[in-house]
Amino acid sequence: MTTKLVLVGGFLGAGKTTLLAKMASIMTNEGKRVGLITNDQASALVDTALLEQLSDNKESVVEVSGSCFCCNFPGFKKAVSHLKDKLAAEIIIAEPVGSCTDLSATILQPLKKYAEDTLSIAPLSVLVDPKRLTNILDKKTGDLHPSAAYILEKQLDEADKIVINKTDLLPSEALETLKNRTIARWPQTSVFAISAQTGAGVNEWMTDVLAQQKAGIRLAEVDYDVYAEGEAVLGWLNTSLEVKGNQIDCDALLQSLLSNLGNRFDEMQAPVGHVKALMIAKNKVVVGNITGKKDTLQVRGSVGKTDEASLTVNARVEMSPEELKAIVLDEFYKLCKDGIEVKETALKYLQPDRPNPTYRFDSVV
Ligand SMILES: Nc1nc2c(ncn2[C@@H]2O[C@H](COP(=O)(O)OP(=O)(O)OP(=O)(O)O)[C@@H](O)[C@H]2O)c(=O)[nH]1
Ligand SMILES: [Mg+2]
Repeated sequence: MTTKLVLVGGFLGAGKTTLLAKMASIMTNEGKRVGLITNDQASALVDTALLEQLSDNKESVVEVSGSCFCCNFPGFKKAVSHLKDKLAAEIIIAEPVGSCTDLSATILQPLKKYAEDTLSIAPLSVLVDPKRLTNILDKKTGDLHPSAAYILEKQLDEADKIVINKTDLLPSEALETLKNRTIARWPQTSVFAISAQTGAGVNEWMTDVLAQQKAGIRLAEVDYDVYAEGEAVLGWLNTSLEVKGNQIDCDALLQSLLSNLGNRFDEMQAPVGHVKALMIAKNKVVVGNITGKKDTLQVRGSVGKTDEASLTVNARVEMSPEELKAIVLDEFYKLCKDGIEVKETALKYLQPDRPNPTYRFDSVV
């Protein structure tokens, strides 16, 4: 059986996980077996926990952590094989790390060469936030470090499909202008406009990527020195904590934590790639994200009050990992003064290494 493999790339916070969840829900309702693959430089992932929580079957979510797909191609292949063998997945949707680019050369071409008999590879979709896309079109870096903005631009250069997300935040005229500017800048690439959150345009994009056979039709020219710098300027923190107490208001705790972190990063003028936090208790979930300045904070779901819960925080912010860890834990412990007992179950903070892909093809297969 050939399984359809759909890669959804795009910068940190563009909405990849939201789209994975939406697509999985649509396909599952149509009776399809869907597998999902998450990816990060370290374990304890908000994305994995969230997708597991939203899925009927936790086995349908596999995490490749410790390295990105491109630098651990065997790990990525293993995750794909696992979902094919154990779940008999008909469709696998995979989300690479948001600070990765050059996926056509390092993932798509090797897949086409080594796995074409067992996988039907869908075009590479690159999701993009409208504000960040506008900055690239205006030749501005916005709040990103120039080398991080370079990564975002390279993602768009190599895309088979550019997918403008979060269209619910744009008036229709502004969206039309943005779409036309995008088409003018990348005339060879098809451009979609969707809202992963409301579902608008998602079916149209999905029908297209599931029907098309041509994947990885171009390579971008990527300067690995700039790419490495763009990743290295971000501190990376993944932590999981268990909290115990008397009727802890988890929704308020998560909201205050993210709000205080947002204030702190804004005061320091520290650009946020993505800060996400998730609390789970009694099979309920509350999740919140900051994808830029504090005013991007969004919180969804609800856990309510409970005596025990788990909290996972993943933060990617422009500062040293040590400083990022100190700030996140400081803000968290400040909120836990009143009789909340805390146990750290995972804590990893790092500066991403220079990308060193398993394969890097210099021509299209
Ligand atoms: N308004 C709006 N918000 C969205 C949409 N899609 C995603 N978001 C929000 O954007 C934030 C980031 O979404 P994620 O799906 O976690 O982004 P991601 O690309 O997976 O981020 P990383 O895993 O860090 O690279 C969350 O607050 C989402 O709710 C959308 O269509 N509209
Ligand atoms: Mg994600």
